[in-house]
Amino acid sequence: MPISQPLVPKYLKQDELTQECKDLLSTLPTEKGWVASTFYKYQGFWHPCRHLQGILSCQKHFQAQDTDIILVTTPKSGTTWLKAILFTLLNRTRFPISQTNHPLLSNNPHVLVPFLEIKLYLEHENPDVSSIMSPRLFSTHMPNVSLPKSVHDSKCKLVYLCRNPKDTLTSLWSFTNKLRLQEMGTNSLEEAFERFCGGVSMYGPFWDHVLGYWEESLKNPEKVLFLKYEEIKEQPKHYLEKLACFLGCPFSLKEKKEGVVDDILEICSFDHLSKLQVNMEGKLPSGENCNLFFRKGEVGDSKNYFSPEMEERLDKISKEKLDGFALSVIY
Ligand code: PAP
Repeated sequence: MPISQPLVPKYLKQDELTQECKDLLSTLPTEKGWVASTFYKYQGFWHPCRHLQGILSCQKHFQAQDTDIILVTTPKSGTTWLKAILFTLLNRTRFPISQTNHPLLSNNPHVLVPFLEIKLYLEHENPDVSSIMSPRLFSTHMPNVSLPKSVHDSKCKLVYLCRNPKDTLTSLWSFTNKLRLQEMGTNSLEEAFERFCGGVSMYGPFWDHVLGYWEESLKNPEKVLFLKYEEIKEQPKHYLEKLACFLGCPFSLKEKKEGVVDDILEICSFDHLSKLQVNMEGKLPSGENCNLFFRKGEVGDSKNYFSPEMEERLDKISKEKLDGFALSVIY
């Protein structure tokens, strides 16, 4: 009988790298990875080699259009939530929220809003994205410094979502442990914490990522909208209206009276999305279970895992790194 090979999920596959990527990898600093074995430092940020392949292809081939909208996050900052909101907001005429077959009811938000470097430009070196209906909606975790040149050169808009690093790390630690193959064991919280503090996490250093987009949003507020997970949680209607204005599709008085703003927030809420069959039982084409993207969706969950000393240490790093730029990410 043939010996069965362990099934390696797509996100852990290290083959199919282009020669250009392999050549580059051999020149880059390395560290131990969180899920895949190795991280490589490229343009100041840490990536597994698969992500790097996607970044290189995207940098080489992606042609931004003026009408494009790109959601940018560090992993675990609320990407899934904002993908759902952006899709529903921008398509509210084409897909009215009351529609019983609204795409959000049967598709995970990651399927509706594809990642550039870890989906489109990873699966194909130069995918045909030119025929996607405008406005095209994409997402990325790429740091500002790594965005394809055409993103800076065009008038496309970027929506950056930031989450406090304590909850981001808690979410990242929990998520990456669930992605690791059983034989790899789990990353301890202490190890994940030390590495995150030292900047060695997926798309880290976390603070450099946030700062890159914060500064860009100050320089170019028409292009980059900087949002915080905690603020949206606190005042969801206010920020949804702000987002709609930024994207040039403000809510009309009639829509406001009819409760469209509340309806979008409700259909995209954690409670609603996490209980849909597709999100409870479905899998992404890349192999991850959709339910991994819905854990608790709360502010302050880090307190249930970190000691007060750990919380203080992360807050101290955030202050040191960001206070000088008039940015606070402490919640
Ligand atoms: P990604 O960057 O890998 O795509 P992302 O969606 O940012 O992941 O992270 C998931 C986090 O968003 C989870 O946080 P937690 O681990 O602290 O619970 C998840 O629960 C949260 N999340 C998902 N959907 C929503 C939602 N509708 N509202 C608020 N938070 C949400």
